[in-house]
Amino acid sequence: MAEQRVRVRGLSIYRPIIYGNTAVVLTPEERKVLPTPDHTHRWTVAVRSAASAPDSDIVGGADDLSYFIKRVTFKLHETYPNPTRNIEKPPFEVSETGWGEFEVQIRITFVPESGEKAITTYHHLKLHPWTLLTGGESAEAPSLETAAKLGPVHSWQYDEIVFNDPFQSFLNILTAHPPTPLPKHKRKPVPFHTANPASLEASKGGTPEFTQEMEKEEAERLENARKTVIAEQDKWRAMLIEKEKELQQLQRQLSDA
Ligand code: SLL
Repeated sequence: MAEQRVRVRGLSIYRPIIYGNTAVVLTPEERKVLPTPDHTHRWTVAVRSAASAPDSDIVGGADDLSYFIKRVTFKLHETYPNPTRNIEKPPFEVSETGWGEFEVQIRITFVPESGEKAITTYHHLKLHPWTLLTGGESAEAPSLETAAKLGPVHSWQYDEIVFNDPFQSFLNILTAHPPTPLPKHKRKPVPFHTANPASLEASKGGTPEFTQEMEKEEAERLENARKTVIAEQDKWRAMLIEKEKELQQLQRQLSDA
């Protein structure tokens, strides 16, 4: 129906997602049966709902996102056969083995009803556990044996896909699929995505998950960054006004001379 293509102006609606990867060290036995003996890790890169299913050992993924995501394209390193992997149905993920870290391009295409353009983001595929940072210097990555003992490496980024002025029909689809709320407080390790000593603990303690606390912290970080930008803008604007005054004065002096 034509009115379904009407945009709901002034309305924003978002869906929380995570993207990132999990990696484990292959056992010597596993490596023996691989056609590629130089591969050291098995990894999965994925786009998932932010909330984790209860008692699941999967990071995120409580909700099936295919009501608004049509396809996720993962562009792997060119050393992989057919590096462009189109995933047309959930789970939106790619599992592979390999030996090296690289940047994965992730392109999310929305369902046609959305009328939204695809979005692209990047994830640094992480295979090696974070190492403790001492005095600004980073230590060597631990050996494969140590890494195997530490357990799976998790590197996940929380994000919110915001739809502004959505089509009425798309809004109906979205509201019919409310996202599973994140747990209020920390029950499990946190899925650190930046170099942080605590993440060594995180990788030992089981499957991490995102919480509302982390969501709030992220919002606070964004808000602080926004304030810093505004303060900088104000500072430079004042500077500009000052310089323009100076310029005018000089020009006046010049024309008076
Ligand atoms: C590096 N810039 O040098 C990165 C490249 C490539 C990763 C990492 C396996 C592919 C294959 C694979 O792990 N590629 O089987 O050839 O660290």
